[in-house]
Amino acid sequence: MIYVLCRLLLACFLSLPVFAASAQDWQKRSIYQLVTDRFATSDGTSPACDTSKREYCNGTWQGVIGKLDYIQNMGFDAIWISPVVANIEETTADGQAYHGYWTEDQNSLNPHFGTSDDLKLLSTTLHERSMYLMIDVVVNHMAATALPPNLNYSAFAPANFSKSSDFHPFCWITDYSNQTNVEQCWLGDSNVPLADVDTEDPSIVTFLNGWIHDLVQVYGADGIRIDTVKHIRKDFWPNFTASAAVWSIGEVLDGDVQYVSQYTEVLDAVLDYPAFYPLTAAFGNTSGDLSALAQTVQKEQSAYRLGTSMTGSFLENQDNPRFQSFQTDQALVLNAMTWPFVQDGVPILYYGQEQGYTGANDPYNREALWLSGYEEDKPLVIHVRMLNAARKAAVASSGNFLSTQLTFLTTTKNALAVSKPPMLALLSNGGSSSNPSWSVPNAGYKSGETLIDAVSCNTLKADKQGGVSAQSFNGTPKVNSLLYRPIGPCSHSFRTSHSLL
Ligand code: ABC
Ligand code: CA
Repeated sequence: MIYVLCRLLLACFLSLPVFAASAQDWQKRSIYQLVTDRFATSDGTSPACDTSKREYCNGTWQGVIGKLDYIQNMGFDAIWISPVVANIEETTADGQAYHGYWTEDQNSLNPHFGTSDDLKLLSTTLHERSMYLMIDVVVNHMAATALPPNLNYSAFAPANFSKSSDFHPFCWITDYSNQTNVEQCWLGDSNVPLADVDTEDPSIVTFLNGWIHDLVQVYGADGIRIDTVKHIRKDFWPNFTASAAVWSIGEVLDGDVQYVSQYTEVLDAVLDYPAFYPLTAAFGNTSGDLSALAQTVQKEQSAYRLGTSMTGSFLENQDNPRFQSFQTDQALVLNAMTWPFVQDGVPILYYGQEQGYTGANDPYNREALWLSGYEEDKPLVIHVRMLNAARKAAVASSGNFLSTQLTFLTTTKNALAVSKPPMLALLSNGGSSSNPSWSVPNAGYKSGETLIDAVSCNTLKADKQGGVSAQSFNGTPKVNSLLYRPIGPCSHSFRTSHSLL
């Protein structure tokens, strides 16, 4: 007789200590998002990686461990890694499962990325550096290579997913305005149908809650990024996240504030998709509209359960064209990159942005980072280091920075003054050939207080009323994003943000 010694295969392994990170702990941090297969190889070599092939390129968890200095040197203190469980092994007409979102076996790890010990070592190595690990998890679907009736359910593991009745009956999602269609029909395409798990079935719900609990415990995850949140009924999520018992940030891929706000009732945080669209539009072109970004953010501030502090803000990710695929003016790039670091939520930077990558839509936006040489003296890398340092300095210098929602002191089509005391960000979308200026009365500083421009390290004095007037000359990219904070050392050469404090 076979005795089932542990409820889940994953739970057979010893658990790692979790930091028990709270939402407040995460809010002080910034996240570097990486696609494991594309970030770094175990032996540090740089194999060719043709994104158009959609095939594995040999990035691993060992590779990530080897490049943590690179991430930490930019000032990040958390990483989000792509999904870790075993995926379909077939090479389909949509390519291979290198991105990790095509689950076949929830209880095994993806062998392409390493072993269980490798993932645990990544977790403990991060913790030794006081960094957090966020794991991307998918529970909405399992990936197949044929549609019913040819779909082979017995390929799925564990047994909870081994028959057609464990899934919603097949239908494609065709109507995004019909929530039942969104929740109970299937994503994917006929090459790789994403069989939609029956998340109404109590035994499946019990399994998934136990699964996420064990995954977090075994690998010492400090947070989870949840895929396809809007494709599962809302009341599924509270027990799931309670079982994970770590910070959860959900992907609700929708630009509508009211729609996304419903999910702020059931999750710790949401990826800031509603601001992503006006953000990219506003800085994507010198005729873009910055006031539209401001309006969206103000709507979010009143619609979300805890305001915009419960967002994760990003300019790029694995599902959208990189910013520089449609706009390469470096003044616009620097301004756009600044936004996630000066708003209320947790800043997230998608790997490769700092190296100036230009990949457009999936699969081109998943370039191998090793082809960049991980250079640390490029302008955008330096810009990211500065942004992390400025934010960390603001967090450290004021107990209220994180709990005070930002306000827009200047809002026009081409200029924003974003106040989140003690930080003031002066942004413009005029581009490299413009000389934008800002006049911000009552910026909240003390009369005559000395401020530092975190971009140039130049100092400037607030006026008698605590206001600020500034101009970015010659439209040079370096000074087109201006960021002021109270006096403190300013240098681009610090190793981590902490040495700035
Ligand atoms: C593969 C190929 C692609 C090919 C595609 C058909 O198949 O690689 O080249 O085009 C994974 C892989 C992908 C893969 C897919 C499908 O699986 O990473 O490479 O694409 O096999 C998450 C992840 C994503 C992941 C999956 C699947 C889900 O972040 O990386 O993809 O596990 C929907 C989901 C969203 C999902 C996304 C890919 O699809 O909701 O969770 N992302 C509208 C809908 C959205 C929809 C979006 C894109 O279109 O409302 O629900 O996202 O199809 C705004 C509106 C939005 C609108 C956007 C486009 O515009 O407000 O509503 O979104 O203004
Ligand atoms: Ca579903």
